[in-house]
Amino acid sequence: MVDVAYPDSEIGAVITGVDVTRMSDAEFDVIYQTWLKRNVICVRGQSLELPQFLAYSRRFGFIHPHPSKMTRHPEHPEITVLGINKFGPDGKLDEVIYRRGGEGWHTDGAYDAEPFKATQLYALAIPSRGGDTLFASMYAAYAALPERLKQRLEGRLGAFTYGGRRKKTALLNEEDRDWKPVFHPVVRTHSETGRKALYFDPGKILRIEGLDPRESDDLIDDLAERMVQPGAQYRHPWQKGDIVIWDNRCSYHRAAADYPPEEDRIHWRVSIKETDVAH
Ligand SMILES: O=C(O)CCC(=O)C(=O)O
Ligand SMILES: [Fe+2]
Repeated sequence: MVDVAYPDSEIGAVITGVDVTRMSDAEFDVIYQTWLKRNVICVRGQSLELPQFLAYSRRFGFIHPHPSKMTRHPEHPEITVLGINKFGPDGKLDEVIYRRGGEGWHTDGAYDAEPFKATQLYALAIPSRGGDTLFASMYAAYAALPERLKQRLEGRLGAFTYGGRRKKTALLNEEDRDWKPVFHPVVRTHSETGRKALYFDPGKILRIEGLDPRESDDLIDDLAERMVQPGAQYRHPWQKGDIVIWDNRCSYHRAAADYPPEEDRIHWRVSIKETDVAH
């Protein structure tokens, strides 16, 4: 029987008592509805082969290979492997690999015309301490905006690229570093729940359309301070065998990036979209 435990927060849930390789549609429905309601969920205690992880991930949508080709699984490009090749030939820690996702609060895939619906990670190896992933609700960020700011943002578009204003593209091959901006409403309505969210990513946004550059930068700084709200956060302490999926339409996340670098922290990762768009 699917068992759901809720942390003391608006978001997050930990699910046990299910084997994702052999569950019924009714059990999957509990998982999916819990996910929609809670923005991020963990399904604990799974023992998966790679094709099983892919098959389970496809129940949520269409898997889309990540633009970082150098971190794709060599035989399965739709899988990204996090935390491998952490040390260079000189034995030095590669900070870009180690700190991946740890630079700040963000949402995945805002650089695409159709941003990622979800990101799903499966934990293969977990360090003895540290290495949590932190989440925060975009719904709560929107709800907490002062009324004047809600009005100022209504109908406004943000321009986004992979590396944003700082052009952070170290995980991409040379030939993949040129990005054309795409545009998303900063107040974005979730396609399934119908709820309004503050759709924002300080590391990927270039500007807010229709404002002068100074005004746009100031507003971006202001919004960056409003992403995380008390009571609407979840911090996930990983166990081996955890599958965690977050909804990029209504949550921000960041990696704590604080574990002993000499220890392994390895995940399979997929990006999931709502439609089967070309890539
Ligand atoms: O490794 C993590 O905890 C999360 C990394 C991240 O931001 C991502 O996979 O999108
Ligand atoms: Fe991320």
